[in-house]
This record gives sequence, C-alpha cells and structure tokens, in this order.
Amino acid sequence: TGWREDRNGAGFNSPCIGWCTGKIKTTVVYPATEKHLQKYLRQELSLIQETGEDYKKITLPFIESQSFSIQWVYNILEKKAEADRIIYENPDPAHGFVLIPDLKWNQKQVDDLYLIAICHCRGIKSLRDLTAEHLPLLKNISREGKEAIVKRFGIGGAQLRVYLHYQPSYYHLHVHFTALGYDAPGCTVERAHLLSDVIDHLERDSQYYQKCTLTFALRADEPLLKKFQEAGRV
Ligand code: G7M
Repeated sequence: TGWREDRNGAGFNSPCIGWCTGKIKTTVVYPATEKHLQKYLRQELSLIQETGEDYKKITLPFIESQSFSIQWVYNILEKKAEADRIIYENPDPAHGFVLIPDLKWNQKQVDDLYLIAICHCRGIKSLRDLTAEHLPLLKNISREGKEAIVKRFGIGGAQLRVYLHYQPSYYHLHVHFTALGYDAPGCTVERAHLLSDVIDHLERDSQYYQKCTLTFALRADEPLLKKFQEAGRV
C-alpha cells in the first residue's frame, strides 16, 4: 500500500513507518485509530461535477463550517516545523513560497520524488480562488520550484509532474511536484490539475476557476458527499 492523504487531518501526528523493498512499498500505522481504519478500507467513490454555483452554495459553506487544521502549514511557513528540510524559499509575502519534501517522500531515491510548494500568502483556499492576480505567484512556483529541484536532485522540469489537487486535503494553496515516472497517489485525472494548464487558463480568463465545472471523486464516508446528495446534485 502507499501513503494516503487524510482530509480529516488525522493520521500524520501518529507514528508511521514506511519503507521500500524492491517494488513493494509498505506503510505501517501504529497506533491505528478508527479514522485510520476507515481511511484504508476500500470505499465506494462518487464522481461530483461541481459548477461554480455548486461551489458557492455547497462546497464553500461546507469548507467554512469545518475546522480543517492547517496549523502544520503555518508551522512550516513560520519555521516552527521542518525548517531544516526546506529545499528552497522565495520569502516574498505575496508571490513567494516554501518548497519542502512531502511527508510521503523519504528522499532516499528520486524515483518517487515528491515535494510541495506552499505559498506564503494566506487565504487562497484552493484552485477555486485563483484569478489572474495570482499569476506571478504561480509562475514563480513553476520556474523557481523546477530550478531548485534540478539543482538539488538533478531532475529536470521535463521529468516533473507539477499540479494542484482539487479537492485538496488542506485549504491553503500548495502545489505538488512529483517525478513524472511515479504514479503518485492523487495524480489521477479526477484530482490533479497541471500547473501549466492552470496558468494557461488564467491567462485566457481571469475568472476561469470561478466559472468552470470541476470534477472530483468523493468517498462514501465524506461529509461533503452528503451535502451534494442533500442538494440533489449527485
Ligand atoms: O493537495 P492536498 O491537500 O491533497 O495535499 C497535501 C499534501 O501535504 C499531501 O501530499 C501530504 O502528504 C502533505 N502533507 C501533509 N502533512 C500533514 C504534511 C506535513 O506535516 N509536512 C509535509 N512536508 N507534508 C505534509
């Protein structure tokens, strides 16, 4: 099994051990809570097609009603956690970011290279909030992130998959950098949005992500699915 992300915020504070032997990657979670068990159990998935209106009426109120903890993000940005792991930083408060290895990557081999760029600016929840105003930030992440990765790990931009998740697990804008040859969890078409495409869309239409329909999958136990069901949208 591979590492999985946790939309509910449980799981990363618990001791986890992951290791690779040849082609098998194993994850041990101990102690495992009920939430861990639910997370790793196979569940039915439903595809949601969220219009701009759905976002305003269903998803946004849901996000605002939840206490998704993004303290770990602020701790990284404020150098209270993982400061020694930072690969690159552009400190500009509006257009800067921190590039850091993702929790899922042990940095022992570049085959499964996985880093995240976390923007310094607070309040950009997800892809849905992006407008042309954010192009300088997104272009910095793209260019400087790739430059830092080739310098440190020898992997060029053409060998990287650079993308955002929608829905993300954490509503503070961040961008994933993974090795192109690695089928990272969450790089499927119903979740990953290539940063280069995002930049292109915003250059054509500043309001693109407020207007477009975004498709994503939700597990049967996810509260957001219930909200879409109650609204008759699934
Ligand atoms: O886009 P989405 O929200 O799904 O992705 C969040 C990413 O943040 C995942 O790839 C997680 O593995 C990663 N991540 C989560 N936590 C709690 C941490 C952390 O504390 N440190 C680091 N470096 N990455 C994390």
